[in-house]
Amino acid sequence: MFENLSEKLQRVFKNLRGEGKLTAENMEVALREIRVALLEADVHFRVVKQLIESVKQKAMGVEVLTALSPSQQVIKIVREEMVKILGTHQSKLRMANEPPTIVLVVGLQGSGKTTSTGKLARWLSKNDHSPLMVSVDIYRPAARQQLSVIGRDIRLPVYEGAAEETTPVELARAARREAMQTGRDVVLVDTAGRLHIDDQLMEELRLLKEALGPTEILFVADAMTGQDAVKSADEFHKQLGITGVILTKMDGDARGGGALSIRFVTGQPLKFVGIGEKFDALEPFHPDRVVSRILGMGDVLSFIEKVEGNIDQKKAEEMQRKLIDNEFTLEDFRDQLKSLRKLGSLESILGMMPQIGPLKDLKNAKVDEKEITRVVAIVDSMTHKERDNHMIINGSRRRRIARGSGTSVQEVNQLLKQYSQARKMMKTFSGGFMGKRLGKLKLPFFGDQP
Ligand SMILES: Nc1nc2c(ncn2[C@@H]2O[C@H](COP(=O)(O)OP(=O)(O)OP(=O)(O)O)[C@@H](O)[C@H]2O)c(=O)[nH]1
Ligand SMILES: [Mg+2]
Repeated sequence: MFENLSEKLQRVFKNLRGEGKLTAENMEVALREIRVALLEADVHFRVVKQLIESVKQKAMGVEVLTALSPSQQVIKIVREEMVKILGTHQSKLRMANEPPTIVLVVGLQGSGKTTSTGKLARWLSKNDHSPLMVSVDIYRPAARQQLSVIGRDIRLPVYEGAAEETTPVELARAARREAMQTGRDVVLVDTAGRLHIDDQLMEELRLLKEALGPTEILFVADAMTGQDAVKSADEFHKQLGITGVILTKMDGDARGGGALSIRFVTGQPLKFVGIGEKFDALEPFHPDRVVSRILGMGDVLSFIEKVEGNIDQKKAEEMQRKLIDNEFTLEDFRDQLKSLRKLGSLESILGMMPQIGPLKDLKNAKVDEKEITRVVAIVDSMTHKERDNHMIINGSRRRRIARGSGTSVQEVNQLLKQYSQARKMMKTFSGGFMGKRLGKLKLPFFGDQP
């Protein structure tokens, strides 16, 4: 979701990497480029200004950190300042002391309120809550029907309303009553949207706020609308007082600057991001992770921690040598997969990696835990000789291996293909980006060349 910005910043950092130390000149150039990258990514100019200012100030006094290279120093500072702007902590959804908690979902037309209401309900129900949804969009009958359909899809209740409940306030109050009677602890109120902010809409929302005393007023912002989303968030906050933001459509080609700006401009935290049309496409917003993603570092730090805790250093070094000498056998391949499994799911590992360079192609790679189990079974069914030299595995051997492992010849073929690809890929990694990034740390898959 931040590919562009991320790529641009990477380039700036790369240019700095060649420099021996931070000087006034190379810092000036880097800052100018960072500034352009941020503005092009649609980050609000005030945010850019503040960020550049504080990075500049901090960078002046960095001589102390001689352990880091200039680019590392700049990345570190930029990172710290960005996190500051986005908020250092993840902002959780607040709950009322006395249930039910009321959450007003507000925003402009088509920003994704109704979809997000459904997603939020699902997320809540997966996190030990029992939500009740209600639509108070009395202007479009189809709007209320849309929420009812969503409720059926995700099997969570929607308060449908009675004939005499004709105003938003009446509907929402009735829903709250229903929630109390049926033991639901959160009421999600999906409100009507307007093309533009107008007095009637604001008045309606103010009445709802007064009548319900919501714990959260979440502004739903469409990331694709860039600075317009920031502006309307600001306006809603001034007129109504929002308590948080859901940024939707971050899966699209939004430049992502809105995410960096909304918090700064409104002072209210991003709580969730929408990353797709499906109902599970909602993520709690983690400022530090997002910043890492923007800077193209993935969660490298937590990855390193994980790896260090889980991998036998000696074995890793041995693997490393084999890799370089092209002695990496199917047996090693199996052991690698086994040790990867110890780290947690492959998917979660890939999610922590920088999404650039060779790893970018891996982003869409489908990773399946069951597949690892299958691979292990297949390799276990091979003879020693076969594991040492995959070239001898001909048709009849493949059939025998498939039988022995309870798989099909196709699956054996697929594994052999994956294995040759992995060999190739690892060779790329070992001299490439990750090798340099991780420095002296020797990792089985991503280590340095001696
Ligand atoms: N790709 C993507 N599409 C989304 C996301 N969130 C919502 N949408 C889509 O955006 C469109 C509008 O979503 P709605 O939830 O109906 O928007 P709304 O704010 O309720 O609209 P009104 O009630 O008309 O004001 C739908 O087609 C949704 O599928 C998202 O995170 N990613
Ligand atoms: Mg709607």
